Amino acid sequence: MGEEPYYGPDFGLLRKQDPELAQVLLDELDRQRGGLQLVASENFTSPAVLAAMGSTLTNKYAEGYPGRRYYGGCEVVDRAERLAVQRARKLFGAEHANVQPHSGASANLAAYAALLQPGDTMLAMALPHGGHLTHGSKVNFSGRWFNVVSYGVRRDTELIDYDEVRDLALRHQPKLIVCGATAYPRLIDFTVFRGIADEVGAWLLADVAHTSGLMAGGVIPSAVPHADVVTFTTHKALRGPRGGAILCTEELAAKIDRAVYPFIQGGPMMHVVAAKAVAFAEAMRPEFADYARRVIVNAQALTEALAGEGMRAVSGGTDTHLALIDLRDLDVSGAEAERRCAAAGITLNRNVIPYDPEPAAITSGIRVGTPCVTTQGMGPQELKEVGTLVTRAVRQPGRAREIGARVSALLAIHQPYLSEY
Ligand code: DSN
Repeated sequence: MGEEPYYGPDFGLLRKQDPELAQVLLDELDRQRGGLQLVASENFTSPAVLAAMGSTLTNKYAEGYPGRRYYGGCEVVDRAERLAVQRARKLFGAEHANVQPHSGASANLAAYAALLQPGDTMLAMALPHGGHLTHGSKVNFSGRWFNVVSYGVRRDTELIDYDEVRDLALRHQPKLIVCGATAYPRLIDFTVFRGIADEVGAWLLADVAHTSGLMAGGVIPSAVPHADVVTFTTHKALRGPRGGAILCTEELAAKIDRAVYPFIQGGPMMHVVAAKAVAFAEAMRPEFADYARRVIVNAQALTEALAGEGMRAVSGGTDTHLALIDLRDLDVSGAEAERRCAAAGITLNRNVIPYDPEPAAITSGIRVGTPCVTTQGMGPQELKEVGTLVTRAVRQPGRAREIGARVSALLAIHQPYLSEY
């Protein structure tokens, strides 16, 4: 790639033809490269993944599955989807993979459609305790179409209360139990969930959107041997394109495939399917396992640095790529902390903490994650510094410029989309 940043395929042409839109792309590249990206669900995908996404495969309609499409001319894109499916199965050791879901929410919608009827009971983690919108929030289809019983974390340990999960399962006899979270820093014990699901005769779905990259790298236990269905996104720690995917047992393969297409989606996005294939191959390389390991080491270094400066980590630390920070002792809301960090060139998101007295628009916490900074080549030493910068940005808003200068100095050495990253 030389020393030039990677702007995407044929960027020169776009710049000539549509300078106004090209400027948006350049500004976003500048934004991504010009600040510290600590949103736990984001990453810098590889140039090879970007190239596959920006390809002529976007032109092709391919409703159906390889070898059984409802359009002519699918023989070439069939090869892309077969590769993506084979690679996903190999990467995660799964019996079956569906790589067509457009997103994690679509993957969950399809999985529920395959396993439930409207009105059925499911047990899932409450959004305010770290779950996801599609795990039964009242403002989401899941909360409106199913009878959702929610579990959470204990007030004292801030860890999933497996006794509560079992009690609720015994009492409500759900048809489906969902485990997985978007703001839970600890490992989830899939064997315990499997045991509870077996005890009440429920399906077990693991939504590992946040941790699929860590599972692919083999650095945390996989949900695949335990869950009937595993849903995930491809763009977080996994470092692939925007999108979703589903893994399942052979027994459920036909049901899952029919639920994705034709039940909830029409034509798959073949350029994105191709990019998923690229990302799965990248994740099989030994370097990716090392990357996944460093993501966790970095998250722990960042969490320790923050804790050392009085920023308490929910549950006392992290086993994964993210930490949830309780700001109540600092008397700063999550929304205000997000604004103060932004002013210093640090991008992160406000997040409710368990038993948060504040609403979701304000919150008492922030969520930080290390997939991006690890892709940029930062290590524990840099993350210690990042912890100091985040703390100062939150505590001393008047020093945003000075902190921003230190952020820039750090990024001058660790920029994404340069020749090495
Ligand atoms: N929006 C994602 C996240 O940030 O965790 C989950 O869908």
